[in-house]
Amino acid sequence: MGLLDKLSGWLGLRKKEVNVLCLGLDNSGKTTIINQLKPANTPGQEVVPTIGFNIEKFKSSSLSFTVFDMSGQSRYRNLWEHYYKESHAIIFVIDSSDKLRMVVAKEELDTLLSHEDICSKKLPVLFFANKMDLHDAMSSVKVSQMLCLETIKDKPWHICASNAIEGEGLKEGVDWLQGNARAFIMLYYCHCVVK
Ligand SMILES: Nc1nc2c(ncn2[C@@H]2O[C@H](COP(=O)(O)OP(=O)(O)O)[C@@H](O)[C@H]2O)c(=O)[nH]1
Ligand SMILES: [Mg+2]
Repeated sequence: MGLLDKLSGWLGLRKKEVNVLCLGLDNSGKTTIINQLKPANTPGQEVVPTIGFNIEKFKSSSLSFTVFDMSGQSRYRNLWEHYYKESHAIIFVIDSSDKLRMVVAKEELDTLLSHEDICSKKLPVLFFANKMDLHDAMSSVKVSQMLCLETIKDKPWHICASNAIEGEGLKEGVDWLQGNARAFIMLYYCHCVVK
């Protein structure tokens, strides 16, 4: 059983699809992380709706993952914003060794969190301060400071140091996400039912 199947089991939500968005700048390690989370031999499904905009999607039991790069594609922003409405949890991946683009990552994060389809929802946001194995990587505390994460008051968030190549730190992150995503989804569906 892969980590994802366990996650969906823990969520106890096999009948409901849980949509997780995995976002971050290109080269931060999103594809590597998702490949580590996938059960072995899960075929990936790559969708290319338009030139220059790649989305990776895959499903494992009731979990649906949508992964895309947030950098250099502002032209396609309206295409990826389409996925915001349906999301139940966000994984935001940062290359901790990429000091030059930390400010770009922060801008993208701020834009994401202030989007109308995200800002009103208390969905959990998991940050992976990835590439911790590199000697010039910043600590997760430093990454957290550079992204001003302490200013996020309206959503549960958590940051984990990770080395996606070795799979280190991923379980800790997924463990955190499962508890918080479950709480969010229960609220979300209760709200839909009440409405
Ligand atoms: N050293 C190191 N390299 C990593 C790590 N995670 C990903 N990479 C490498 O970074 C590059 C970009 O990774 P990828 O998953 O394609 O990034 P994406 O563009 O965000 O999907 C690849 O060469 C990966 O092997 C990590 O934790 N440590
Ligand atoms: Mg990728």
